Amino acid sequence: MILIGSLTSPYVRKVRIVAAEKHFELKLELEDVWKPGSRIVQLNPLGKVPTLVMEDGGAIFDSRVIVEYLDQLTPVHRLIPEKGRERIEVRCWEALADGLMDAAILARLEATQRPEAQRSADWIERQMIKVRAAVQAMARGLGTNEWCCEGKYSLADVATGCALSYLDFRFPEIDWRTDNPALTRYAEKLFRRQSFVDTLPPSA
Ligand code: GSF
Repeated sequence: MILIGSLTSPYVRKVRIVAAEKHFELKLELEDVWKPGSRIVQLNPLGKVPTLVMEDGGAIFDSRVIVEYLDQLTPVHRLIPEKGRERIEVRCWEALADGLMDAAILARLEATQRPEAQRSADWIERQMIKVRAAVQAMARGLGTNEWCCEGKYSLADVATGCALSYLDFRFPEIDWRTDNPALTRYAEKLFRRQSFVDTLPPSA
């Protein structure tokens, strides 16, 4: 299977970590989706990464769909519970983490890609409010537990780790650690996992 992506996208990283935890070898093909004429649109009309090309040549996209596909391909190390309330809890943690990444990326695009005269400080602040609220919700939800859901490592932890690590990568000025010692201890343990170490983004 071929994963089209970049080394800096937190959504791509989520997929790569899930693949590593499931012992799948994905061939990573780098694609700059911002480059005019990027061939990503031939596989994904939305022009976004991650996009996965499956064994039969079909393409699927959106990190949430791809991780679901990978998780159900083999019973090895299930990261998403099969049904019920537990499944919904894991997916809600993922939505929270993805939402943090969405807001952080929108704020960053506004601040770095838009011509200065057109930038909206209000828009950036609106997104940063979401980022801070998501961190607080993560800290509250985790409490002093070892993992986000049901006492075991799951997609909820993969997604949460990718979101917090993205803040470290692109927003080093955001100090989410000082007021959240339990979340900090949790993240440090998560960041030491081989799958996280192997997918660290290159330094900015
Ligand atoms: C988000 C993917 C995304 O925005 C997912 O896969 O979970 N909900 C989707 N990817 C960005 C790259 S990045 O910022 O991580 C992307 O491909 N953007 C190109 C564009 O034209 O928006």
